[in-house]
Amino acid sequence: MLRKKLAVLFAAAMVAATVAGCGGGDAQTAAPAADAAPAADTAAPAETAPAADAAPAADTAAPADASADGGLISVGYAQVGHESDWRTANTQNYQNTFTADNGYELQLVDCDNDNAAQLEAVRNFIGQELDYIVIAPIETAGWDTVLQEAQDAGIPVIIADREIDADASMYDAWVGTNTKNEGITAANWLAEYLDGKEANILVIEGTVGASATLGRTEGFNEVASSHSEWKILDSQSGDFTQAGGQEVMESFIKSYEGQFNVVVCQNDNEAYGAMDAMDAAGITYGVDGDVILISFDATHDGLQYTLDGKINCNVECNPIQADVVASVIQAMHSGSAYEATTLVNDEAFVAPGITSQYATTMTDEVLAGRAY
Ligand code: GYE
Repeated sequence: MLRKKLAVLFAAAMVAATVAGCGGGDAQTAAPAADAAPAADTAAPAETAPAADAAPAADTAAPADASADGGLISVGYAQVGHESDWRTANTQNYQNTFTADNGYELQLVDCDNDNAAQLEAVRNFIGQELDYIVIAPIETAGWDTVLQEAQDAGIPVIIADREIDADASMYDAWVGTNTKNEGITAANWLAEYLDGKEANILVIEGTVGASATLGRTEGFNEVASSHSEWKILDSQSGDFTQAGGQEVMESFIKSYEGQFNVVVCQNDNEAYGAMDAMDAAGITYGVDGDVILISFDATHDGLQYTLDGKINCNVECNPIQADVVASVIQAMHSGSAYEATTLVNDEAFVAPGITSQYATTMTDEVLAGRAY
């Protein structure tokens, strides 16, 4: 709480300075640390990720001891929802990391994929004057007003998992994965696997307006556009859910039966739904089937299907991000430099019998190492 009190005092001083006509720049603006270079072992940040070139946040330059007054650091996490196994793993990861034993009091709100509920959750965190706010944004758009409110209240905001449209000066740090790269990897693998053969592709996209959807679509399409032998027959949202994946696949089968040989599902749960729909229609898929099945996330069950040869290629998206977010918060809390942008690394996996320069061939050992 000491840090918060100082922040409020500092903000009051800035208002006084402004009223007195002394200027003083925008020291109240919580911005990424100047010397916080992006993680060295990661790929180029996605386009909308914040840059690491701004000044240190005024309200995070506080005394070092996180629990100097014996209190816990309060953190609000506005979570997307519970739409997928990836999301469940991400939620558990936060719950296991931001514990009282580790010095935190976590308020996690499941926003059930509802933008209005997510904005309300963030406003509620601001109203409670929590120490830090973490947002996994459902959509990229619509964040400016509430981020301004958080800044005005002097509460640092970390955007996690997905990206937003807002200027990087509107929040303090970003932690997540490069979903455009994931789309590129999937398409590069497909090109390698097909080796010049025709592809008639159906895409089951994720949630409309989510950066994970936009990134995977953009990356895949970028590579697809250089393959004149590929045709994307259709692309519809399955909302990152199993039910959504099944529903979209059922309607695709009605419209395109016999015309497609590739199905791209933008997460594992959609792939499970698509498999159910193809099973019901007697359509075979995977390494021994008629349809090449590509998925994203590489959760435990998704990798089991990959090991079984039902999913040909599964591009990883790592949901274990809470430890990185916690270390950013610790650095902010002690007034140290912190990473303004941290990319969590991903790889890709292919079914046994496939070798690829873009992906690791699945084995029992790889699956055994996948806890979520
Ligand atoms: O791929 C999907 C989840 O934002 C990267 O959201 C995340 C995506 C993930 O629902 O399964």
